[in-house]
Amino acid sequence: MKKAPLRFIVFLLCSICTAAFFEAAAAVGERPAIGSASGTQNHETQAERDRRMKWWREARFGMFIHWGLYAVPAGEYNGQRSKRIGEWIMEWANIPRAQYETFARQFNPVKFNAAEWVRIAKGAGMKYIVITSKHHDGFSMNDSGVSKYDIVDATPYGKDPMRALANETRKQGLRFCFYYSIMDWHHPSQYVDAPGKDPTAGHRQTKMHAGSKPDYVSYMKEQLREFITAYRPEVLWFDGEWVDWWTEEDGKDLYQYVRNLKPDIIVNNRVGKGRKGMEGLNKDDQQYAGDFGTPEQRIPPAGLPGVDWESCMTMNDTWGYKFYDENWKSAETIIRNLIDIASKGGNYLLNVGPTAEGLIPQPSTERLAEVGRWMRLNGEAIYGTSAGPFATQLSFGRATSKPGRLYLHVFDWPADGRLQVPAWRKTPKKAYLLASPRAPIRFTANGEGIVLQMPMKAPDPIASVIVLETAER
Ligand code: H79
Repeated sequence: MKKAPLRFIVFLLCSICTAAFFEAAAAVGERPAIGSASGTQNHETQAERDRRMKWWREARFGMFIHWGLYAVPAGEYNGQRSKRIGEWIMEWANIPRAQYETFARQFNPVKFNAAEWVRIAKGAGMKYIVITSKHHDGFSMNDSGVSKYDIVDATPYGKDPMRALANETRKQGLRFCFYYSIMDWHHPSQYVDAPGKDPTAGHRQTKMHAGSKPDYVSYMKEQLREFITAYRPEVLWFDGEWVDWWTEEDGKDLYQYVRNLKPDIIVNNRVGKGRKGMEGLNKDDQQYAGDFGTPEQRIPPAGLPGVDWESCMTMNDTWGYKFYDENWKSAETIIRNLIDIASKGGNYLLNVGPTAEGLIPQPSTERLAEVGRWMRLNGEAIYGTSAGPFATQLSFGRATSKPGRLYLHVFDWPADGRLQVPAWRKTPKKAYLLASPRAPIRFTANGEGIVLQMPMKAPDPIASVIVLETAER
């Protein structure tokens, strides 16, 4: 009751003077309760929601791990390869359930080392890990009481790697989170209805047998209850929600269910039907279930004030391991993507696809080590920042902000050392390179904003960060 007037004022401010409010909100690190993948749910106040989302908003950078039975064929089945993503091999190679199940007997990740995986993530500057507990293929990567189709019961490995990973993740100070697919190509409730397709293979239009949905929803809820109580994941990252038998009501019910099991859990928007395809942000015709938007393999063209979102992306062209996919992004692209996303107020969930032996591929670890080198020097300009204040994208790079600070991430260093920065709401008091805080950079005001007189050579060819100290408000 007491909070209602406050929310009303926020709403009024949002609708009357949106732009000014966003700027003020960004400057003090707040987010108004509007926008598609945002808004209060579960009867919590905006302040309660802000508290729940706090660590996630500050983290900015996480590791996605796609690991499951699909790592065994590793993108090739009976000599057939594909340009398509590795974890979808059951669909694109038309593999019947009984055949796909045999991969379990070959899944023995003896080289899996939880401490090493977390060290790789932490070394890159990542603050959380989201791992596939169950992907579309229906195979559980932890011991499930309601299914024998899991790593403990169906593989020669016979151990639960999620337990070790959850423990290590926490021990090294990161947050442990689970991915879970609603669509399930293995569960008997579902089948494929497509010409030429084995009805027990995978398909993006996976159907539900008439009358089977209640059973399947109970199965999902029981698995999720096990996962949540045993591992206490801090985010639930749903996927596979686009099937025609899953409704927004189902999504709202499932959202409520997992929040009741762990009230501070954070849930993505794929729990319900809100998302606009791969763009990932919500439609705005109604309030949808979920706490954040999920652009997939893309970065929104502009920041989205008041909306929590996370871009998930691969480092090559697959999520699950494919031994012949060598189309790796450069460390420069990855670092600039991280900056681009932070400059628009989002999180970056960067994927690795470990092998069936349990190793993160070396091209991934090499790139993550380079990201880590950049983050150790420049992390201050990423963690806990909000979007930059500029309405149009800077020609030379990107900007992030914190109370009292604006960070310029310079991608294209000016040949003459003069960097023109457009005017924004504040006047800087002091400028210096984040890497050398004791060497001030001189600047003068001109008609367009300020001009910084920089060293002639870029200190970092990927992105050099300049700090502009301003008044806090
Ligand atoms: O787990 C990884 C992929 O296996 C999974 N999501 C990432 C994180 C993924 N599932 N599907 N896809 C990627 C591509 C499928 C897109 C489509 Fe649709 C599904 C096209 C039509 C149905 C969803 C609904 C996207 C557009 C409309």
